[in-house]
Amino acid sequence: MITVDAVPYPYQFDRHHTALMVIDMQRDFIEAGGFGSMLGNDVRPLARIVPTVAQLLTLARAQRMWVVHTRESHLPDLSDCPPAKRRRGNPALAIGDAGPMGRILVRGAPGNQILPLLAPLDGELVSRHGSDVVGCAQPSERSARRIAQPIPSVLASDATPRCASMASADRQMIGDATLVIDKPGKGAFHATDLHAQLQARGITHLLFAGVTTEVCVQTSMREANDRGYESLIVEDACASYFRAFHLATLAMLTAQGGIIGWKAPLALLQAAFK
Ligand code: C5J
Repeated sequence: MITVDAVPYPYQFDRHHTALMVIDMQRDFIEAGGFGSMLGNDVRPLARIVPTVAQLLTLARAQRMWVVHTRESHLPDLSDCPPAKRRRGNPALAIGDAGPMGRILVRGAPGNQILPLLAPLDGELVSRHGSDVVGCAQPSERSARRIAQPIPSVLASDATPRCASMASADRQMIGDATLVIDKPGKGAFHATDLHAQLQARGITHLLFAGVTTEVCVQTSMREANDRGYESLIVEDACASYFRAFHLATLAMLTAQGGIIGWKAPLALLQAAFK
């Protein structure tokens, strides 16, 4: 059991039953010149957490914890985007429109991809929402960086064909794998198979990171709470375009004895493993 000196009281978890949730670390939200910045947001607070999220990923990989990346994304025909969602925001730059990095929040667009520094590594298992197909990261999602680390033998050579035909029993044998969930909502559980995927792997505890703190991270953590997960938000691995919203979210999630969950900075999580 790992114990983190968290707020509002120590958070305990078993790393074999814990997954790291990296929410929407996508180019369009974080990179200068992307959708977020085109809307007039200062993306620097989001860009600033990238090294911290990278360290968190390194920790999760070293501890052989499951990692779930999410992407806020819609099908090209927008059939999974409620008109009300599309109407919100800037009418001149709506979901599905041509944006600075391809169609906004549409699967496959360059801006919809996870930042290369944080993307799943070669050999990490990737499963997509809405598909039973299990495969390996697409070239566009592959990290420019390569980290030498042990790869499960079932994935060690010529991984793509093996992954593609992998039975669910095999998937559960792999301890350091990664899921990528394409989600049409703000919450990671809405209209995805995330809950089933986590349950199949015996996950009971979730560590949250990503953007933005008050929208997709908070919504996902609240959804997780309603489904019975014990969640901790890694406070310096999350960010908002609005500092006040970031701080308010951290306060409200952990108020009233941890009504939704716990919070701690990365340093305290790292210390807990020592
Ligand atoms: C937003 C997100 N803010 N990932 N998306 O629209 O938080």
